[in-house]
Amino acid sequence: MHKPPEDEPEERLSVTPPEEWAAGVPAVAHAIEYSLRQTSPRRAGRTLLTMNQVDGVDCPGCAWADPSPGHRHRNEYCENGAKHINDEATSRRITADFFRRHPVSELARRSDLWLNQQGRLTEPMVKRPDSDHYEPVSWHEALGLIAAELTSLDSPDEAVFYTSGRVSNEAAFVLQLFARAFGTNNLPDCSNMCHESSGFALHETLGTGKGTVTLHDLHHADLIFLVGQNPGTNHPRQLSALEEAKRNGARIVAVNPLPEAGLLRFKNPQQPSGVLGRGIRIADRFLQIRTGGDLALFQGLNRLLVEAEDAAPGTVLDQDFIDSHTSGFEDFSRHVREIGWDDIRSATGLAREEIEAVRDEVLRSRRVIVCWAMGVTQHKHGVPTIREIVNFLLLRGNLGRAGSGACPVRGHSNVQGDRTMGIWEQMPDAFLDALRQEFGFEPPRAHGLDSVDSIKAMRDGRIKLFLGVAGNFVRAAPDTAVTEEAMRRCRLTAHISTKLNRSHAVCGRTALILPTLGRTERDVQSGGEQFVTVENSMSEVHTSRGRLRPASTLLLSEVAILCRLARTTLGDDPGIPWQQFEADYGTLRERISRVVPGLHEFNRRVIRPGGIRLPNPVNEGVFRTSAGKALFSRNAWQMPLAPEGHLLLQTLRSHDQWNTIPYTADDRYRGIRGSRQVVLVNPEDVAGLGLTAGQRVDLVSVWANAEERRAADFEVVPYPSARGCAAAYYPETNVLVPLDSVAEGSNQPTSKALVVRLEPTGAAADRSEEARA
Ligand SMILES: Nc1nc2c(c(=O)[nH]1)N[C@H]1C(S)=C(S)[C@@H](COP(=O)(O)OP(=O)(O)OC[C@H]3O[C@@H](n4cnc5c(=O)[nH]c(N)nc54)[C@H](O)[C@@H]3O)O[C@H]1N2
Ligand SMILES: Nc1nc2c(c(=O)[nH]1)N[C@H]1C(S)=C(S)[C@@H](COP(=O)(O)OP(=O)(O)OC[C@H]3O[C@@H](n4cnc5c(=O)[nH]c(N)nc54)[C@H](O)[C@@H]3O)O[C@H]1N2
Ligand code: SF4
Ligand SMILES: [Mo]
Repeated sequence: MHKPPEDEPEERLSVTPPEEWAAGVPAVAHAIEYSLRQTSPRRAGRTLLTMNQVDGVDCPGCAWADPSPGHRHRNEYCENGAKHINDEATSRRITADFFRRHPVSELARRSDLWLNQQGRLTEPMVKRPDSDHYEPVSWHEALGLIAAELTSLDSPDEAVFYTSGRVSNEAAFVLQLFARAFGTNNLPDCSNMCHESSGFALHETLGTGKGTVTLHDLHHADLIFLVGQNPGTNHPRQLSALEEAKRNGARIVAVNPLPEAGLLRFKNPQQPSGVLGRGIRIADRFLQIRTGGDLALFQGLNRLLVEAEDAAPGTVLDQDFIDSHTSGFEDFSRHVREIGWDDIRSATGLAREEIEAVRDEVLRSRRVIVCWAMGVTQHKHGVPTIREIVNFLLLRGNLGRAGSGACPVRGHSNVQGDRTMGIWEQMPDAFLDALRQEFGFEPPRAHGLDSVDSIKAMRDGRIKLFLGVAGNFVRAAPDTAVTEEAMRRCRLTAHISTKLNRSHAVCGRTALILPTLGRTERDVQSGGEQFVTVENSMSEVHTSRGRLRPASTLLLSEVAILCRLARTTLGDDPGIPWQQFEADYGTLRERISRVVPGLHEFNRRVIRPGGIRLPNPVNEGVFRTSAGKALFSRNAWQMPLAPEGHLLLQTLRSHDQWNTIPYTADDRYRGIRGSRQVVLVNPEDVAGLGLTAGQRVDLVSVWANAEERRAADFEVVPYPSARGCAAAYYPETNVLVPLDSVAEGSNQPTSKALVVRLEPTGAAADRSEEARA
């Protein structure tokens, strides 16, 4: 990106030692401070009081589950949830006048932070082909423009329909129904960049793409692994669940290249002792692993368990479970015995004794849960790593049993629900058959495009139209320069959004902004006031009802926009009553209940306190794999390698951002304030590379065929990361992620392992100057 215009404040970095604990009084104070900068105390208070309560609004933050209805606090949210919700409930507004003052070319030079801070979008806008300005447009004309473009395509497969996990089940279902009735499975979503590796590996080995645990399981586990996730920032109420587990005697092992505050200690702001006291220690053991070392770690652990069984037959492995519920054990155990300790050591950076100590923890524990997130999935070998975690759980029968299981911790509040509703470019035939049966059309069967393949298709001119529902595709996607160019090649791009972001500024020849109601707002349709539903990380489907007055009278709900667009494009269809769906979402849920297994009597059951828990077959001992059993797998040892003079760079979230949107330039727990243009490097690596603290460097990512990508002008911050492993913030560093660098199997971008070199800023220019001289 270019340098932002001058009226944006200059960044000035200040660094203090990282915090050793998460939450407590400062968390409460920060949440209130951010909320009051966005909106009035009354509006902020109204949203917070109903947040995550029965019949209230679901937090638009992460997908962490709520405690059962009788066990909720009056304030059942975290610091970050409060910030996310008030970022939406902000009193700031963007009107037509704003777009008169700011041409699109200027908006494209603005920072993500500035764009978001301008407030809520309030009326539909269009940028016409030869204009540099968005101008107001009626809903009728806006939807007509998209429909005309859609119907003029040579094939329905020349359009893509992107969604992010921020949308409701109802909107997600309508979107996929529209896309398929139109004739394409091109339904890329944020999950393609998030937990795709989890879904893929779990499907392969267990026959389900979802996690198997509930909050109750977590509360009653003996041993919990937190692998590649930063709960203090990204799933803060997970810390409350871990606190309860610890009170019940659980032990916790954290695996991370960074000593994250939330992994160390936690002060629960909802408990008096948490506000005042020293808090509770979360991790009993912290394994400071090298980036990308988790496959080798679990292989080492599995090898130790298999050998422990050899030494004391019949005492270590759950042979009954293995015999009756799994397949492939012999092959797996032969393979895992051959994994060498030197390889494990080089991949993990951990001493064998550290892994043996974890084995002993495992041997003392009857019930074990493994939680993981982006530190595991966003790797070339994300899929085999998760398969190896499954091997680990299978060995001692830790699947389908209370207090144990697999817990992929989901990101967006309804990302899991989107999948349940059919947002996937490769939905199985059973789902498509059900759609045909219910709506009387033949859905396309060929797999569609996911996020990475959509970018390639746009780049190559095979996609002409991009519709985004929530999200910020150009910032979320890898290889920023390529993605932006691809987006600009589209004939038409349109975004259904609550707030302004870069995807509105880096757009197609014709571009549309379709402003929508947020989850916090009242949604009144001709059939009366509506609620929507969402599914959390633990497969619980429940209602969400907004209470605030909408940001503008011109807003439409996501369901309304999509139903009108479908009708404008496809015409009236007796099989799909779009108008009725828009008027009364209950009629839509009625149809969903006949398409999606587990949601029978959707309308009646979802309004009960706590909602519906979708069954996970694994917990009934059913494995829908090819063999009808859980599959052990053999996974070749692998690790990402950085050549001499290079580092492995992970791209991650600060404490003060929601995905592509920074709220401020601060990252409080890591002690970084005032700037996000930083790279965190182990102090010995700083010295070893001949760099100094505070030095300005370009991050240069190196990739096959000597192609280089550059993110310019970052400050070096010595930070206690694992040796050889650096970290910098997403989305500023997405420019470094090669489009072709994806996880095997899941096609997910490898945002956690980029090979980079740090080059003093200006050095490249100096060199070419010299060459010219
Ligand atoms: N406040 C806030 N909350 C959020 C989000 C947000 O942006 N802001 N985003 C939401 C979304 S969509 C998602 S997907 C989740 C993401 O939740 P996380 O997965 O926690 O998010 P990241 O910041 O990407 O952090 C990844 C963590 O993995 C560690 N890590 C990196 N590489 C490795 C590795 O190779 N091995 C191991 N063991 N650890 C590694 C990093 O040090 C970091 O602690 O959060 C959700 N919640
Ligand atoms: N390098 C790197 N890249 C990554 C990641 C990483 O760790 N590193 N993480 C990946 C992950 S896990 C994810 S999930 C993606 C996130 O990718 P996205 O989900 O695409 O991005 P968000 O930043 O969540 O989208 C924010 C925008 O959503 C819109 N929005 C918010 N609420 C609503 C709503 O209620 N309705 C509608 N219609 N719009 C709304 C607003 O306009 C806002 O600007 O990024 C991925 N990209
Ligand atoms: S933990 Fe997640 S869902 Fe819960 S309040 Fe915080 S951000 Fe919202
Ligand atoms: Mo995510």
